[in-house]
Amino acid sequence: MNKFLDIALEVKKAFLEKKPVVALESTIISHGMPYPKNVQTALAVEQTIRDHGAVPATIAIIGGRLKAGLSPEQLEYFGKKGTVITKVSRRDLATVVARGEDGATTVSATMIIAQMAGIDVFATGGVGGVHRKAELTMDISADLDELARTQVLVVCAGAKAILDLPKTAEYLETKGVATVGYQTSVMPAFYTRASMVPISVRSETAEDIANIWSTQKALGIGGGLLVTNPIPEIYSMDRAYIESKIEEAVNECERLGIKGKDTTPFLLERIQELTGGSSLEANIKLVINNAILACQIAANIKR
Ligand code: PSU
Ligand code: MN
Repeated sequence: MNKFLDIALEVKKAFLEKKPVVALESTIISHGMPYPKNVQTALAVEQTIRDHGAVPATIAIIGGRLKAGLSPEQLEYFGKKGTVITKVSRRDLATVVARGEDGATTVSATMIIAQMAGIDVFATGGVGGVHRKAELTMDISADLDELARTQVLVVCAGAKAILDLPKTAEYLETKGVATVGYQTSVMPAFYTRASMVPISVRSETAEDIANIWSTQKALGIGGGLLVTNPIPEIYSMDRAYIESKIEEAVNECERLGIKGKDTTPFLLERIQELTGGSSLEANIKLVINNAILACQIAANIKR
């Protein structure tokens, strides 16, 4: 095992008992939602995973140690500290570990640590992607290249429309990342169930997705798999309404000159404010929905 990694007891036990394990990220807690909803959500998602016969492993960095599996006290710590904690993607991983610091892991860093720990399936809300106006800013999330190189299956609700969805799909195609739509033929757009962007594979069942995943691994071609799961109909938001709020937040971000890794947390927070918290409720529901699908896929992967 990697000398920097600590696997929680509950997760170790799951490996021994051959129970499915689902990884979760920590940036969504400290940079994606406000306190205390972030902690309540993290705990609820973990409980949902246990209720569906799997074991959760929330991934983060504490005092330079890579953690697969956090205690409720540690979840509270990440939620309360919020954006004071360093947001860590692949780029930042070695520095934070070398200096013995804390880090909240994005999709990219979570995938790296999940793979080290031997966890195949990872559930989150939305992945990073190609930002709007990327042809000028070159802002493309490290999540996309991670999906191309690290062998972990990521379940998400598509990508937020803070991103350029057609460019995100093109980038994934170039990088050889298959995007599976669970019971959909188009990329889900996070707050809404559909976009105009076609995905590469449509799948009707968790069993089929697990089979594609096992085959990809057996082929030895490497890389991850992006599974996109539309937000349940009852929680999905009005497209025109959310689009106008996103537009407002994106314009404000540009006006304020916010760049780099601050962009996504800024947009997430502004959209929550502009919608009076209704986008946050949708966000929480879709994460839970993704955790359930992740459990079903993980249960179907032959170990
Ligand atoms: N999208 C969301 N919620 C999130 C994130 C993205 O809807 O919390 C977080 C995830 O941790 C993701 C990261 O990996 O933002 C991407 O950041 P960036 O765009 O800086 O690569
Ligand atoms: Mn970026």
